[in-house]
Amino acid sequence: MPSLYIDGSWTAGSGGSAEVINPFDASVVETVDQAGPDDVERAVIAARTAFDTGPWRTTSAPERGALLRRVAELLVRDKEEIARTETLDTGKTLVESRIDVDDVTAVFRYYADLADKEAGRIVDTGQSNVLARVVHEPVGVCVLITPWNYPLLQLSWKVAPALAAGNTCVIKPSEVTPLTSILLVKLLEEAGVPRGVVNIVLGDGRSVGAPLTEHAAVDMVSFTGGLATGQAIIRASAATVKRVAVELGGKNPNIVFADTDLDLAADWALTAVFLHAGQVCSAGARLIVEDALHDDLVAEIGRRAERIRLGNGFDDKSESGPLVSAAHRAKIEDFVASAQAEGARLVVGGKRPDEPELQQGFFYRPTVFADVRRDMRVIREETFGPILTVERFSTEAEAIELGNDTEYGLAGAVWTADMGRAHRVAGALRHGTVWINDYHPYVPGAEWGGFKRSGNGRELGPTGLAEYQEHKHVWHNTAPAPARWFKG
Ligand code: TXE
Repeated sequence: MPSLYIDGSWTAGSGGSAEVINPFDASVVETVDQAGPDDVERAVIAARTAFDTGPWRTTSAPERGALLRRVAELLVRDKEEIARTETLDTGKTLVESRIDVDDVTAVFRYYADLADKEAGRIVDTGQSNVLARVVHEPVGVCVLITPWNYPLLQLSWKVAPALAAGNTCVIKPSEVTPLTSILLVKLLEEAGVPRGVVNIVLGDGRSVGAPLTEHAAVDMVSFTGGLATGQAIIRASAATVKRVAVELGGKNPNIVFADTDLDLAADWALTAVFLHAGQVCSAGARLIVEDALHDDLVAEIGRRAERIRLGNGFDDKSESGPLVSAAHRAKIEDFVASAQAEGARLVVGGKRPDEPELQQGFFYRPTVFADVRRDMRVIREETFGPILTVERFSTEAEAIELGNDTEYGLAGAVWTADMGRAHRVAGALRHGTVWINDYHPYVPGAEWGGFKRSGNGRELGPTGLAEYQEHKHVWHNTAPAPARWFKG
């Protein structure tokens, strides 16, 4: 079956084909079609036409919500197939993929419910003859560009609110992991999305992503991915002054005070960073530990990290899968080499696994560095892999200072039994999400996004819907009279 969906039809496109690789063993999962320049153009024009002349934008908000609810039902029906495809595509464990599909379903349900709850408001002008309303309208044609770590989840955070608000879209998934995005578009089609409202084009960033971000007929770009790509997209969109929403990763502090139970701290330090092999924008990659607990915690983490079972995502015994690609593993190896060259102490890992059955895939052992300095590259840059660095502090002020000493600002956590301190630190951290005595959880109703170079705008929550809306002021003078400003 052709892999591109443009103007209500599945089509092969003119850009040739590309292999989708299983990170577990480097085998070919599927060969998918690639978009050529003419396909990109057709997809944008289809979305433009559907927005300007189609029924979607004027479909009532409750009807749009009903369609999203149908998508949620279809996700429940196809959960297992979608989860298995996500594991083949990304290498993550099937347990994680199933959680992803549940989360995606919850996001569609959330925006289905919110679709008709955010219609706008009446403004009190102080003038009895004036009715002033602020109404919410869709932005227009939205380009949704997604990464490879949570392909389906990241897409749902964009496409569900975009559709709830009445926009049309062109989806450009990561070339590394396009399969579940194709499945989701099939479900949107089955749920009854009108022709041209949702389009998907496949291909790499240079030949397919960039032209979309430059196109004059596109009103908005929502992007999740790397910092350098986000900066390029912001530059590309400047010429046509598009709305741009970007989420660009993080370098997230996980701050542990010494009054935290050792077992709890070690358990969550590992979960914070090594989930999905560290390929998580909010991964707790910087563990920042109070002096009195530091040495014991480093020893305990090293002991436990050594025992993390890597393997096939379809094997129940696997606790973590591989990295997404050979190129990404090479990047991680480069980070490890630079940390060692700069004098960090390798506690554990720092190598590929020895098991013969893992040699074909892109595996890398969970790695922990202690005795790091904050000017090291491994501390400053997002590694996006299974690398944990451990820093130490002696005062609350120092913990906050370290936690904020990054150009990113996506997420962080604080662990302590002292609730006053927990909330002081949470208040002082310049990050978009702060967990207290927890790590990773999110809900569709709470906003997600970055301070500083982690991005702008917010996904999820009511703000995640507002991102895809124009707020228009309609002023109605019910008793007009001449102004007589000019005496004429
Ligand atoms: O991402 P890219 P890459 C970080 C992480 C990772 C680094 C690079 O640190 O190591 O980024 O990963 C599309 N115009 N994150 O290179 O390139 C591309 O095709 C338009 C953090 O894989 O940012 C894909 O669909 N689009 C992160 C998407 O951008 C372009 C998740 C993301 O790819 C484009 C992933 C261009 N010029 C990586 N160039 C997070 N925030 O969670 C590429 N793309």
